[in-house]
Amino acid sequence: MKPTNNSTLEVISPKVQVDDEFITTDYDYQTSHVKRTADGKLQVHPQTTALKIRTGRQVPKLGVMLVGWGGNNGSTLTAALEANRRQLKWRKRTGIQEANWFGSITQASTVFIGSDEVGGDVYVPMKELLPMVEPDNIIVDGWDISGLHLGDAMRRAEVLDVALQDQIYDKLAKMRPRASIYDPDFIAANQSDRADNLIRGSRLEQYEQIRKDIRDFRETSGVDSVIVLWTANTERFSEVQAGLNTTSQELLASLKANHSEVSPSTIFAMASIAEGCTYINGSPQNTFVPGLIQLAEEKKVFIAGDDFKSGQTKIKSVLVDFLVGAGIKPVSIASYNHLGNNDGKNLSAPQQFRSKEISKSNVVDDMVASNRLLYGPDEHPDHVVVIKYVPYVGDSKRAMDEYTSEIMMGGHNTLVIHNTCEDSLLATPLILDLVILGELSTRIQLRSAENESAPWVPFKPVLSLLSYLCKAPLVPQGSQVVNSLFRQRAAIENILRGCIGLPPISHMTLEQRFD
Ligand code: NAI
Ligand code: DG6
Repeated sequence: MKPTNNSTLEVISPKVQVDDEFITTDYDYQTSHVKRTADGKLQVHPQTTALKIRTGRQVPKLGVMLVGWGGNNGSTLTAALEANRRQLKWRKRTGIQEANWFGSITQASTVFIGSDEVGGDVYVPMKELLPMVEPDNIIVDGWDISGLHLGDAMRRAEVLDVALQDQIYDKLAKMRPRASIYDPDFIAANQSDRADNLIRGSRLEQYEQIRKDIRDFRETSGVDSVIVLWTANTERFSEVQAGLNTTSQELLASLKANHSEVSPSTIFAMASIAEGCTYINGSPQNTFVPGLIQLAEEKKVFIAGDDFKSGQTKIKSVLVDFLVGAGIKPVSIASYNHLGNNDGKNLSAPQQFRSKEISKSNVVDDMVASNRLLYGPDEHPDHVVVIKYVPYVGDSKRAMDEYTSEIMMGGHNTLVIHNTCEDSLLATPLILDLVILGELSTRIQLRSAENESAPWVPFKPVLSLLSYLCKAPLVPQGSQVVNSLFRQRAAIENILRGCIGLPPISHMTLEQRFD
């Protein structure tokens, strides 16, 4: 079985069947169930469940609607799609640069497949594991409170080399964001000067307009499937209150009553769910109030978020994992960063900064909780997050982190990291991965292999598989939040491998360690 038409990979296994519609595998899913006994012991019960996993082979024509299309991330994604589609090259001081998707796990990373006859590691591109949407075929649309067309939005962002901008300006100049919902109570007051492209009316009327926009895009572009992704300004948190938004009914009633605590992002998410479109939140605010989550569950539509995990936090979720896993005890983490783009400007307001601070602060909890030899039950490292707006540095964000850890015999180990990079060039490939993996997730289902009449079930509506790409992963109720980047990536790799009948990567390599 070749998972994709252009894949170099062929899986030879009686447990994998392929027809026009599906790749179906018989899969032995192995877990360990732990019971705590009354005398404080842990009883571990290894379990094997016989499953069937199937993946739809027909890749839809995907449309992506960005909220905040004219921002740095939105315009950079649009430009990168165009540049890669046309395989553009441009001259830099250092030579010729070609368009690429560096930073995207689906497009630029590989997955370990197995060992060859001489024990060598063999890898294939992640995108060859299963049929996935090709970036070249994605059609973008979206909304922005700023009416600038995408050519000028790209120039305003000051992210891409001018020699590249000049090649795509005319094409992008034909794209104009749809009018959007502006509520100055939710984003910083310093954003008001760009708010010139607005949907007027009550919240219910705004919601209806967004639904109409999604339908219009679907019809006029001919896409089969639409994903809506928020890459607009960070909003303040909205209040969560009984009677307001703790159930789907309350939230719908609050929308109809034009309640001031129903945020623009929650209206977008409600409209998206009503249109059956996956909704992804790339910013930290609590768009997904309890009533919204219930709405997604009732309508069986995917939601995922929150907040792209692009740089400083990604390193944190690797470094703390390494330290705690090595038996070293991080005791203080001071994360400082400054940037000068519009995101930084918006985050210079206290309430919007607070949203980001919350999302950047809880990212080591699971790793700390994993090692009770190092930490007491309520013990955590000191963790401080600072963000400052320095207009001159533009999109070039500078992040400085100091990690102090206790080592043996009361010694200390201090690590200092200084990271400088264009923020939007780290975030944009994540948007691509979020929509590609989000779409793929709609085509994966499983059922018991022991009961032929058992129904096929999809992922739960809260799509935690995308946690790798999110700073504050939203997970289904009762599920564990995983921040460790290694664990998040392993989940993606092993689920994709499972879909084509390959076992999880164990790295045991017994064949190489025993005669
Ligand atoms: P940006 O400020 O350049 O773009 C945001 C865009 O959203 C602006 O064009 C603005 O006019 C528009 N906007 C604001 N409210 C809107 C609304 N209600 N409807 C439609 N459009 C609206 O910001 P950037 O750098 O593109 O970042 C976008 C979001 O992604 C921010 O919330 C940021 O915190 C988040 N983020 C960015 C990361 C990065 O590395 N660039 C990483 C993690 C999260
Ligand atoms: C400053 O922290 C601005 C933010 O929007 C970040 O650039 C963004 O959230 C990325 O954060 P991180 O921690 O993943 O680099």
